[in-house]
Amino acid sequence: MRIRKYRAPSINEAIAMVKETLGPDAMILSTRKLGEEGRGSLFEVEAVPAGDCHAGSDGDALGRLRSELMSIKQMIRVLDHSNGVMEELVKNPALMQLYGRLLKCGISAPHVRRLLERAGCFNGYATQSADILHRRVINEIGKAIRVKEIFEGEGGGKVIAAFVGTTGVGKTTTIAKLAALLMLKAGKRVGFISIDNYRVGAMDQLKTYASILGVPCFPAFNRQDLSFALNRMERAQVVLIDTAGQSQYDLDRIDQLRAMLPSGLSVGVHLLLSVSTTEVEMDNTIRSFEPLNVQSIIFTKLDEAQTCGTVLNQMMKKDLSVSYVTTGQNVPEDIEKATRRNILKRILYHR
Ligand SMILES: Nc1nc2c(ncn2[C@@H]2O[C@H](COP(=O)(O)OP(=O)(O)O)[C@@H](O)[C@H]2O)c(=O)[nH]1
Ligand SMILES: [Mg+2]
Repeated sequence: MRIRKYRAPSINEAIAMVKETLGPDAMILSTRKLGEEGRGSLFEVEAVPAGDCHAGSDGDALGRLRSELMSIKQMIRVLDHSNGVMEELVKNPALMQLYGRLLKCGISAPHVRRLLERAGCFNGYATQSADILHRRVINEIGKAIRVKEIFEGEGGGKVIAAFVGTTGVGKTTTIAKLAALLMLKAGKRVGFISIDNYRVGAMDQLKTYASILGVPCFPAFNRQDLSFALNRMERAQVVLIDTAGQSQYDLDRIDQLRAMLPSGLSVGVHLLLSVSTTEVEMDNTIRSFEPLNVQSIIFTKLDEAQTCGTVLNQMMKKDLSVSYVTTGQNVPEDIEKATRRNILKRILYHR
């Protein structure tokens, strides 16, 4: 393996030199600051031509080395998102690489930084090995993940759960998946209520699932209907309420929904967010649905997303817990109950 060294007054310039002479597929081996030289600072980047990284096996050492290499693309991503921490990152190639990997998972730069800070990577651990850094950061990610069990009624009482979110996010499908899970795995008696009364035929989809599963299903157009329906489903241990898909911008409708949900009865409200929407859209949706006193988040359409880092971003931004994630259109298979472990796996190793 031919290692080349490039020196320049900034990392960006040194990387540009690598790209220019070795091409865009070259791999970065290490970056470091050579201290202040003369008037300014000097950085050194070690790189290897792309072909050399795949050369015959030199045993474990090369294997390990190869796993520590960073592509130019990865490096440029780090450069673009490393305001203020580059000084720290250049002290340790393993830290630099970890930073790049976390960004690649879709975790936003401020959160990556916060995780590394919490894990002590910027103070005193600068020389730690990749293994130790990884372990410490994974531990911090684990701490940031909050999960919630939403069907354990207090004292085994009836659980009423309403599912809210924008149109098409997957509410009705998710309710069908949950009903099947609850019936088949937990042996619970389930009932459906639909307050999706804005669109003609909106209830048909829920009714179809209800008849397949053999569960009662009632529509509700106002609060009275809702209490009536709840009374008729006295025997149900879990009542799942489907709601009209609100636009996150239609605050009036969200308010109408809030007025309909009985305050006396304890109805748990769960907000669905599609992982394939932008972070800004998610922020807006969460803010709009806040008046409903949301108890948990269900992230949907993980199968459509390249990364799931946004799940962690949301949890680090807001005091939210995840109850379930959905991973496809198949009813009832494509749903997972959130555990710290599977959420962590989704965040770090989704693809
Ligand atoms: N790829 C994918 N599609 C999903 C998922 N959940 C729901 N969908 C699809 O999204 C569309 C809208 O779902 P629906 O339950 O009607 O959304 P609602 O308007 O919120 O009730 C349907 O085509 C579903 O099959 C998921 O986890 N992954
Ligand atoms: Mg629906």
